[in-house]
Amino acid sequence: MGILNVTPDSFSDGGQFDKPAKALQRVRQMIAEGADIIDIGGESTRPGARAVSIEEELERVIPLIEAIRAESDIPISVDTSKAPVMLEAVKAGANMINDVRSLRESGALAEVAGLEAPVCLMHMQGEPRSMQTNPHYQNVVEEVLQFLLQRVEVCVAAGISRDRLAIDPGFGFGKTLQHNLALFHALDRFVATGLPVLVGVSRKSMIGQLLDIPVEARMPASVALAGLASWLGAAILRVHDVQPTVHAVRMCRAIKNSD
Ligand code: 7PM
Repeated sequence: MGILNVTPDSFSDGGQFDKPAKALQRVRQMIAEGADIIDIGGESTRPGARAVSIEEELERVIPLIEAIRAESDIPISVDTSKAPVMLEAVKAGANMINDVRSLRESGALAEVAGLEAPVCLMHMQGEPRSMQTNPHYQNVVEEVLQFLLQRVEVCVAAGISRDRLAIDPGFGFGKTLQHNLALFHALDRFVATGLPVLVGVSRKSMIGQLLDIPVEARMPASVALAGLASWLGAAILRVHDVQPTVHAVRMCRAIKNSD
């Protein structure tokens, strides 16, 4: 899954892709590099980011989805928590919903129940504005897993069938470095649920903190983690650097399939 942030303040690509023509170019490049899904996000969820209105998010995301659809059948995922954005995005040709708030915003659950698109449910402790202030868990793996399984049951009860759902531990979303490492170490527990697992660690601060390097230097570590996540059974890798990730994952899979 290649990341396309169409926010003016997104942390690792500095809003380079907020202009439609540039964004479309980037999409073409990611497709050529082997991306299977393009994830389009119009709300910045970085720590401390400000809230974005429905109108603003629609303006950023819908024209781009339409433009991609006009030239490609590539599966499109929309990174949003807002019910109206989910609906308009699917109407414009998006195939999947990626919600960092796991359909907890008002109207989101009912909106998605009325659609057919698959959904990724992500764990986040707190809200983007404050989530990194003092993340706290008794047992991060159990708590994140229980949260996601509970959201799965809520979705199923609302009429979203299990085969439409994927889960994501939400690396960096209300988690310290130690929490992120423990969750990654326990990825097999998430995979063992039988639900597809999405992993998003690309260029994130867990790499910056462990290696003490800025965001521009985090590609090699991101690719290594993508290979490891793939080895551990992750189904979808949300990444900035598509080509090196595709190479790493193909090598990992060739080795896995060689026994
Ligand atoms: C801090 C945390 C800064 C996250 C920026 C981000 C994920 C996502 C994002 C993820 C799913 C970024 C992000 N991260 N959706 N959206 N999983 N499902 O790296 O980990 O662009 S936003």
